[in-house]
Amino acid sequence: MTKKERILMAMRGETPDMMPYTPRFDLWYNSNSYRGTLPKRHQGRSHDEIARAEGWALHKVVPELLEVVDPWENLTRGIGLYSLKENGYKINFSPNVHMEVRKTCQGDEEATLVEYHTPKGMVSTKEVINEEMRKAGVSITWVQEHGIKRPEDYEIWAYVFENITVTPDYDRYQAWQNRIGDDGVAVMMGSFAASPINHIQRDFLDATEFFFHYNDHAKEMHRLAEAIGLVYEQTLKVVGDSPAEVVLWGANYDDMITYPPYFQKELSPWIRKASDYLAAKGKLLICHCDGENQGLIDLIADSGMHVAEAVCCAPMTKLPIETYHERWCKSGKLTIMGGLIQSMLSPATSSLAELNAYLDHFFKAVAPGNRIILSVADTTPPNADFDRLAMIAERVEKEGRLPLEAGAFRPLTKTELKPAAAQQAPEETFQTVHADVLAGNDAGIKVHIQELLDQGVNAKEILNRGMLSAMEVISGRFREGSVFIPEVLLSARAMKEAMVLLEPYLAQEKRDVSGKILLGTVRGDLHDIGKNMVATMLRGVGFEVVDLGINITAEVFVAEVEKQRPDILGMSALLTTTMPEMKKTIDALIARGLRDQVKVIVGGAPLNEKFARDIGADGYGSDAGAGVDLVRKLLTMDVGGDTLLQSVPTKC
Ligand code: B1M
Repeated sequence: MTKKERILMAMRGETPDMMPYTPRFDLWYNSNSYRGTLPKRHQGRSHDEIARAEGWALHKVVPELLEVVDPWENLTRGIGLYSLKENGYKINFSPNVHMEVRKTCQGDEEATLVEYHTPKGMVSTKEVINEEMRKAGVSITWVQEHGIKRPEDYEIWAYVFENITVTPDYDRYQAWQNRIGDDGVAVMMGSFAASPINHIQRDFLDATEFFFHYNDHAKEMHRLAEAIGLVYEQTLKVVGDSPAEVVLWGANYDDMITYPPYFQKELSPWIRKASDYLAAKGKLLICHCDGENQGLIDLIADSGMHVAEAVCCAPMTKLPIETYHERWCKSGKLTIMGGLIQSMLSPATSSLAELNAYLDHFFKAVAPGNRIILSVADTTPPNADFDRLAMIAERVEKEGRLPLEAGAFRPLTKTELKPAAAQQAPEETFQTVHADVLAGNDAGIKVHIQELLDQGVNAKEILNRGMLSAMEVISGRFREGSVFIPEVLLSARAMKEAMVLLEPYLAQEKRDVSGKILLGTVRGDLHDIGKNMVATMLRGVGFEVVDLGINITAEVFVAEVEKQRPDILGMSALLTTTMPEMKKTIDALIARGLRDQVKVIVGGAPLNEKFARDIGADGYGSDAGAGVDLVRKLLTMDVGGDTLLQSVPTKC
């Protein structure tokens, strides 16, 4: 049986002879070949040559964006449209849409500004990439200026999309499919987004702004979604008629950013539509499900997708592999590709013994082993011990014959639910503003606050008993999972609007909590959704926030601390490989003699309290609400880091 046949059988829910093993290591390869640090035996080899030399199946699910031959081809990346060998289709713009491109270089940063001139007006995007990002193996440029800057832009983009035609481009795809041959499945790229609204979310707006627009400009957004839908319909038809066996349709779902009710309303219908259409054409639909899936597990099972790829399980995320296996594979609903979490591949994050224990558990938990394709979720990190991939291959060879024997495995410890934050019942006077914050009513709150101020109610009381108490309720609900990110952001925005009115009164009364917070995502890390949420919530409760952005070096953090003199420096990191940057920054603060002048807090999904304590931070925030609590506590209490680290709730 060839590697390709094995993978396809597992994807279809049939039982191949062996569990397929398709380690994804593009990030590791890109980074190590760029830095000249490939292992000796693989020097001079391409990514695929290495996989073949090791005897592994090729992982060909997510497009290889670094392998784009002509960089001018993907100028439309800023609006989520690609021209890749994986596509099998071409995007053709109307002659009425004239594109103007400017490429600039500043230091080691290359920027591409693309303007789209249309009869309805001009819209633009700007993307960047720099040396640090290349060293980290990053394969996708960073969109610095999104396509939608004002509500009027929706109509212009709708014109652009309404006039796009999608035509087949099978030759280039087929040449790639032939190169892969029997060593893997050449997954055709349908779309990175699952649906038109998800497309707008991913590509047209910053993540936080998206939620505001989704609430405030629903009509305009749905107008653009309709136009994007026309492109999706055409794409589906072209990929449906293509020579591909499997099509990628959607990526990066996460129960915070594509939270359950939103997933159900905006993503599921399109996944269902695409999977039904493709199934009728004898094809399978695969989604890149690398996020936190706890809240989405059943929605994904029932969405119609056939394969969930890059499935990242506990201990890196909340759900253990046995839960995935039970709900997705045993129920016959879909196949898992993934399961091998990347934290098990680096000596920095786990020992060999831990990796072996993880695999012992894995093989037992997924027995009898059909509907499982063992693969790295999401990809092998640059600092991985490459030999571990080979060691896993040996274990699959020895133990991966199907059906696997189910042992009496010990399920991983269940995560414990955290109690909700205590609700503080507001007095009647504050009911209106309290309700406004809860509902995110940014217009109403100003009227109600003015009424209270006119009645002579004390501004600090309004803030504390009306507004902050409501924010606390929202934070508690967010933690327990009964409200989602948009509600939190809308409440934070209502707080911010209200603060404008309260600020002059609070200044007279000399507020006891105020402060300046400097925030940034560390060097090599582009994830900013969580950091932006923290910034929005801090601003919402009245703190001054200076957001330095993403990819911030220790030197820049230190220089900005020196210049801006913040009370607190907050750093965010989402990659295990970029977490050490936090310690570097703290060490640099010490070296510069600034450490005792600023408190340092850290946050981001892979962090925990212990890590924060070990690097010498003053606190760790498990989510945006905890981040705000932490800042408040640090500014009002004179406590040591340890005490504080224990007092702030942690992620489950
Ligand atoms: Co990436 N990514 N990603 N990604 N991505 C993760 C983080 C990953 C866990 C996916 C996986 O493997 N399953 C994995 C990291 C593994 C690891 O090292 N631990 C990963 C990877 C590998 C990558 C790339 C390397 C992929 C590639 O190129 N092959 C690449 C890296 C680029 C780079 O940074 N150099 C990459 C790229 C991307 C996208 C661009 C596609 C996109 C980012 C878009 C953006 O940020 N603008 C993306 C996304 C969306 C994710 C997932 C799916 C979701 C992250 C997110 O936004 N969550 C993520 C999966 C996951 O986390 N399980 C994943 C929602 C957000 C609200 O939560 O950021 O945790 P979070 O923030 C929370 C708290 O942590 C806390 O409050 C927030 C709100 O509650 N918090 C703080 C955060 N910062 C804080 C600071 C504080 C206090 C609290 O005080 C200062």
